[in-house]
Amino acid sequence: MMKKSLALACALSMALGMGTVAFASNDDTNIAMGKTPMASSDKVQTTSDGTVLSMDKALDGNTSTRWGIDGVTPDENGNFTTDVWFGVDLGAEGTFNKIVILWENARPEQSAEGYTLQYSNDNETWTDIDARFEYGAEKTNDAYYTDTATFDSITARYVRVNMHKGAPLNDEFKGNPSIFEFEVYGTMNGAPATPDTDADTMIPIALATAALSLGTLMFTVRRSAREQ
Ligand SMILES: [Ca+2]
Repeated sequence: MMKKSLALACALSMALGMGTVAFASNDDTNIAMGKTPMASSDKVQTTSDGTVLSMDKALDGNTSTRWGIDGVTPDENGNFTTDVWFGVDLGAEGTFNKIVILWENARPEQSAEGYTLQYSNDNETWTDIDARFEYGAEKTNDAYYTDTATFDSITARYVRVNMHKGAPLNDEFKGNPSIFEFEVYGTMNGAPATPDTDADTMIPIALATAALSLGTLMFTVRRSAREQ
């Protein structure tokens, strides 16, 4: 009896082990999309056609919709006189190494003085990200600038862009920064990411293998029991 129980446990472990599903990691996933937006102020602009530039529109994956803060006033040198930041609560820790921001014309200066990227694990203490920037030129067809920042992998729940100085090229756009998309690229920790195509095909194969192993095991145990 003891011998049969031990054999069953071993075989079950083997069967379950073979049924483990492998999820591929994907660092090209925008883990900010659809997550909870955060900003220094919930005051937002409304365009002349009545469109409300709410915070969620910078995390909706749509490059035609945007967030636009209201009530931001730069001084004569373009420095913002109040805290101006936009960020995302990922809902859990993520590990990421790239941030892409699609700015509208109203944006901070594209420089270290213009804005800083930051992360936090408690939404209170923020740490600057030591990033390498590629500042994008204006896209004339839909008027956004794509800035790309890459850096060594960081694990955190909260990520934001802290803005200091308005656009220097045109005073008209110095105030009230606006973002089409705030993208954070990496993987979420603790929960499996959405399986890619290869993982989708692996699942039934792995489970079928496990089922076959379990079937063989049951047959062996029953036969063994009858023979004793
Ligand atoms: Ca958008």
